[in-house]
Amino acid sequence: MKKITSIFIMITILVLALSVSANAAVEIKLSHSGPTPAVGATNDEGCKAFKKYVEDKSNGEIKVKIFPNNQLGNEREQFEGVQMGTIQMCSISTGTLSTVDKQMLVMDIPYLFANKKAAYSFLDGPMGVQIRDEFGAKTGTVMLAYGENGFRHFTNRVRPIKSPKDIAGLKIRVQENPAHIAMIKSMGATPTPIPFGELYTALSQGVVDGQENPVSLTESSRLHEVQKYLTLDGHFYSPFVLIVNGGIFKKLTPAQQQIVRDGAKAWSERQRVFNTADEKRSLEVMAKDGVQITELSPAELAEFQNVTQAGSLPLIEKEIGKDFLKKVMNAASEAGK
Ligand code: EAX
Repeated sequence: MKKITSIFIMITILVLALSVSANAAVEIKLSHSGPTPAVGATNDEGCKAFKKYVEDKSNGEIKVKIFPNNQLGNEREQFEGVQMGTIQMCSISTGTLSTVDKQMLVMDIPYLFANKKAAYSFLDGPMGVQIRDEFGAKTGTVMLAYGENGFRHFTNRVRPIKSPKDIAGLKIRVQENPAHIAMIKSMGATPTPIPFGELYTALSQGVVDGQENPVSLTESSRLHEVQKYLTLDGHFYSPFVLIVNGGIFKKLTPAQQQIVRDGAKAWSERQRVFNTADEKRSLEVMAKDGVQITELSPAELAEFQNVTQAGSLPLIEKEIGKDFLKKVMNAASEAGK
């Protein structure tokens, strides 16, 4: 009789322990690289949408704490933290990821997307899904979705830029990305990789003359305070990506995994809608603050496309292969139709 009682007690304890562990809150540290000004914080807006979605839908089983503004390191360090599991998730641009998976260089093909419709259709379509799934398999993470940093444009403090020739001789800050470096070099300028968190200081001290980023991020990071000229050349479309540690994701229940996946969709949608609206505001603020904004004619844009692709496609082709590059460019062109 005594034996039955002790077995019964052990089973009860085990069931209780399992039920407690299954319901124990999942604590997610979500790190991102964006600023948090009163207005214009695209990356943070997406992360707040993710937090709200998963905390509401999981009835508090999943708790998200956001660490903005590179608090947990630069983008590369944030990703490494997610790989190790010291950070559960990060929301960063793809710019530094080609050093861990060269296939991410797809995102650094100049003028790959004719417009946002093409970008969204490609990234959310079969090729975009394949690229992020293969990234996850290679790195032990899950790349859940593509959000929006936006089309990237050149700014500088020296002169108006109407042609790639005007960039020659300038020191241009770039992300730690071989294709960006090759592209800037091909225009006769000096590429200088600097983490985003150090960019404002580097520009204000004249360590570099210029940089390239989407207009919303340029304004919300106040970079235009130390840059006189902006050229709307849109040489890359830069997505943010939401990445979770693979082991942590696997430990979630199927229902929790679905909530996280759906939360990533909310993150993506919020960034795309917010950023598109914020671009208009950002341009107005920068113009009012004295930035000289140059819009390019179709012929001038065509020159930028020719020069930037000539400067970076050979390296990208060497890294991802001629056939895959061709497949990607054809799919991106189709996506824009
Ligand atoms: O958070 O480093 C950059 O220029 C990126 O646009 C930045 O990661 C955005």
